[in-house]
Amino acid sequence: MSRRIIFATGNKNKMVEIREILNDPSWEILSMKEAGIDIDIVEDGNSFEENALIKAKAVAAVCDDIVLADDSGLEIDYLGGEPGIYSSRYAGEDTSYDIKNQLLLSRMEGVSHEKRTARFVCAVAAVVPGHEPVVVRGTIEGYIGDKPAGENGFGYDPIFYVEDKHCSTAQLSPEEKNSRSHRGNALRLMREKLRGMGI
Ligand code: ITT
Repeated sequence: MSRRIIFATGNKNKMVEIREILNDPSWEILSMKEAGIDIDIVEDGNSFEENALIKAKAVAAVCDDIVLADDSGLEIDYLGGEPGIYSSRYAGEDTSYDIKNQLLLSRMEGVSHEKRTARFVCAVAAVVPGHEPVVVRGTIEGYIGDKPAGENGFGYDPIFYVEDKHCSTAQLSPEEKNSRSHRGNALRLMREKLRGMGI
């Protein structure tokens, strides 16, 4: 029988990647919606880790299952780490990613390649009944390109480029992105932690 795991996210794009990365017949991974959980979560932590824990604990409070959560975002060094933990709210919650990406590109106009370094960060938290909560972090280093490129992925993928391929993460196949992404790295670490708990 497979173990039920609820992923505390309302982001469908994340959910697609999570299923691809944690593709394991012994785990049945449900989104909050699939689990029939509809709660508003206030993400008022000061770090990716704090926010991931806030989400996982909020959902764990209303069910008996194992709960995982992902808090992630883009850190641009030249902008002092912006948008960081405010990635989904950057330039307003309802602003499209075309606009968010254009705005970031305009703030980076004329900035030399060496100063365009950036990373995606993903904290994954787990609340497992009978265990202390666990949080892990995964990252992927890259740089902000000169223009958006690619149709895959979501969010800031079209402007985030990987150095070795000189293409954006929206130009990578889903398999390539997941094999090196912040989310892939964090979820693979979390899988080891859960295995260590016998899950
Ligand atoms: P949940 O809180 O419901 O999980 P959310 O979209 O609000 O969904 P976050 O608060 O973690 O999630 O915000 C993360 C934002 O960072 C996300 O909306 C994207 O804009 C960006 N982001 C995270 N991972 C990304 C990725 O793999 N590719 C592109 N952008 C990403």
